[in-house]
Amino acid sequence: MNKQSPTIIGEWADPYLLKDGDDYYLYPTKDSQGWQYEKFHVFHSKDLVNWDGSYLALDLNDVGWAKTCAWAPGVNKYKNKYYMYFSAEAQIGVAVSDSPLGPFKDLLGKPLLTKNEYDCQSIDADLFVDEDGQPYLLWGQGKCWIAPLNDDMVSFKSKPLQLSEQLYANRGKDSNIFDTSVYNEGPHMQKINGTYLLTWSNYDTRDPRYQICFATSNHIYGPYQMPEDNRVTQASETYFGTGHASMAEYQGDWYLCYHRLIDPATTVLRETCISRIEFIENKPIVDVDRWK
Ligand code: FUB
Repeated sequence: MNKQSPTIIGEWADPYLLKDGDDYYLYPTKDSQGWQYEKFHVFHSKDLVNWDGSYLALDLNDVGWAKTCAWAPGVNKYKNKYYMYFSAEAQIGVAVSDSPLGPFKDLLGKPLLTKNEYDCQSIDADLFVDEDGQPYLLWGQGKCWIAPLNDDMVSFKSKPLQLSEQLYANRGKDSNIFDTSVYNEGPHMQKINGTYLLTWSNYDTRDPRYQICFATSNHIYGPYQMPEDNRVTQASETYFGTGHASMAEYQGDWYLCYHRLIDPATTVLRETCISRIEFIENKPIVDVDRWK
């Protein structure tokens, strides 16, 4: 078997993969014991294999309202600027840059989403820009929220809608082993061939069973459908705790960028990988042992 090495060397988690023209940018969390780290970094690649960086994207020392727990950024391009929605001390902020490599600058001087606002942990932001140009913010641990953003990128056009409620409601009554494939954290939205594909992670990131699940819809607000087995990744004999993913297209194929536990027997630290997504009967499936 073709065991795969991590995509970038070191302890990096929550990878957010952005395709911008022919270039790819990777925005991870720098993993550390206790997750107390204060900077966001970015890597760059042309082929998803060879990466340069890391480059400093944002330093919480330049942000007035949080000093630590720099987690899980979500970055996308909107009207020729790059917006980073980042978690810091369990609140979500917005930073902007003219370049995907940064430096990003805090836009609001305060969090966009405060601690436990909307009855969930305010972490794990995802910025999705639809084909019609409308940007949406998704976020949350414990609950998944979505809201359309105004042009200023720091206010909502309408009230946030809770997507995770639908995901729970849609579980079949007879679900058994996959009951736990409902939402925990790390939402990510893509539109592929006209279908909205929502992915997230279940369990806890320190749990070797942590894995990526999916649901699809013809409308951004749902209803979202999922098959009985809606796992995109699952632990292999070698790799565990594969979660917190994002996706990008490369040469006609889609790739999933996610983290895995380095060694669940000894540590909860994580490393970043990329694997090709196979669409089997419209289900996105990833073999975590392989890159292609
Ligand atoms: O890296 C810190 C947290 O762990 C993230 O915000 C969660 O998604 C989980 O991966």
